[in-house]
Amino acid sequence: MSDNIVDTFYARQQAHGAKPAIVWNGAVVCTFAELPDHVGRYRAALAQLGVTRGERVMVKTENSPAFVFTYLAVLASGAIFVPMNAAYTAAEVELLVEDADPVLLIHADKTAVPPAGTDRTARATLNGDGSGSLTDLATSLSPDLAVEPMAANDLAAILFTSGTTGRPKGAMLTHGNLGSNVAALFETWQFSSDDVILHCLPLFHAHGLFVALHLGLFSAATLRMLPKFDAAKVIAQLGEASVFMGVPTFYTRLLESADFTRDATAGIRLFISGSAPLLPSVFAAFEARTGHRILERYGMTETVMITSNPYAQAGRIPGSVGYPLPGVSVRIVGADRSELPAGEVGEIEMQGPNLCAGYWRRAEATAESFYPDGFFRTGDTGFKDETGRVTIAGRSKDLIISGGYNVYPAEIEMLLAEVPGVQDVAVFGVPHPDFGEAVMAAITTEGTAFEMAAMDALIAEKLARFKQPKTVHVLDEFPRNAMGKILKNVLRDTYKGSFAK
Ligand code: MCA
Ligand code: AMP
Repeated sequence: MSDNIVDTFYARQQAHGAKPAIVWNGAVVCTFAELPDHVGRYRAALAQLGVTRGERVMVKTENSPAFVFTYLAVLASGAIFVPMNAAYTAAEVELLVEDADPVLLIHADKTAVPPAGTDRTARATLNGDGSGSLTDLATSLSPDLAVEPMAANDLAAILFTSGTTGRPKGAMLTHGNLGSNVAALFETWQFSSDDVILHCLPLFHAHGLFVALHLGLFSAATLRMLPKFDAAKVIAQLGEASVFMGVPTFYTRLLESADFTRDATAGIRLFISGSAPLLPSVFAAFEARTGHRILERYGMTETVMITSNPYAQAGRIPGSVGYPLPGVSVRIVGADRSELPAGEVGEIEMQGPNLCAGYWRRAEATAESFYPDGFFRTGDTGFKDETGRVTIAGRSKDLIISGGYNVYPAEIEMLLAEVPGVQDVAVFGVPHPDFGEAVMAAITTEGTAFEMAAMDALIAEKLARFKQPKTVHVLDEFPRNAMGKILKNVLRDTYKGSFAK
């Protein structure tokens, strides 16, 4: 058996063939014994479309069982899976296609993508209901059950995250990264084949793909999947599941429903939260309502999961992200990179078998964050206590996390600065009761050319809705420091009550 993670999944599922692997909207799609057949048909279709070992396959579509089959088929082919947010505009997709240079782009029929024929990339369609040219081709072919042998350091996926410059960077994740991380989570969170995971996270991000989906496939635990998060549908299915994981917005939305009760959650052994800070007030309200203490963990696209609170209920402490996972090291360092004593806030660095192989075709960006000694700069700040427990204090990178989606101010600032008449721009996050943080913009103008309608039109054309500023404030002047730098903390403070309940 090679280090291809698909081989690992299949080997671990072998003794559980009769068990449902995927349940979609309440109906069984396939058992673990049937899964390789589905994957094999998509693998045969990919081969016909020119996909070979080492090539990139980009995917822009909503969750569906076919998404899962396609993902596993890409990995089984030895190719590299490159997902993207289904909400991206054509302009956002174009940038990523240019960078990843894929042999195939799989997208929904009615979604924004650049016109075909401008690059070497073939196209196939796959919709949220599983229909499309890819599925048509897959169902017409016999399954190709072979799994390409891969080494631990061969690439499995590239996931784009942005950076301080606003240009997306593709984190290169290897089969070894993914295999080591899911094994560590399996152990830490005490998974077994008796589990049923209620999965409603988007599959195009690390949380939904490498945490929720992988844990099901690795544990031979049934994945009860929903197309997306919907509080009423989640509550209706909680009785059929044993584990639920989500971003903090999922938990605040569940708590808003009167149907979310102690009884409704009685069969769940573990609620997990991550991707953004879980407010201690939400942790407390959740415990008061259900009796469950949410287990918070911390991760990044580049590293998958880094730390987790302990499994034991009493060990799950609000506001803390817990201890490094088995095999992972975390250091808190000062400006000179020397390790700080317990209690002192510094930059969080990590090292481990889960750390990705760098940024795709971006040697400079890789050198900035990946140190020769093996440690990686997370761009988060925090401290450890005497026992090594980690608490996140903030971020040294300029990043807004809205509903678990990352929004990079630099990307939006560059776009807004293109609007005629705009002089200066600042994009920043303010507290939001549903999304945790909301995107806000402030501008100053010069001359008479500025028109808000032109700005609105550009935003609508170029930015996915979750990145769009909820408000653009037009200021007479910006608060600045002595060096002339815009003081975003002052802006955050000025507008912090904008969404107060
Ligand atoms: C949707 N909208 C948003 C967001 N999502 N606006 C800001 N932030 C968002 N996250 C927009 C919609 O386009 C819509 O705009 C309006 O907000 C309300 O839509 P609504 O129907 O309420 O939204 P939704 O479709 O229910 O989506 C909310 C959501 C979703 C379910 C919370 O954002 C979600 O699934 N988030 C999970 C993200 C995630 O998985 N992150 C993991 C990243 P309009 O009304 O104007 O049309 S991986 C990661 O971070 C690392 C590895 C880690 O540690 O996990
Ligand atoms: P991404 O680029 O989507 O992988 O986002 C990773 C970032 O999300 C991290 O660097 C943190 O800033 C943030 N993050 C993830 N989990 C948590 C958490 N439990 N608490 C606070 N921030 C988190």
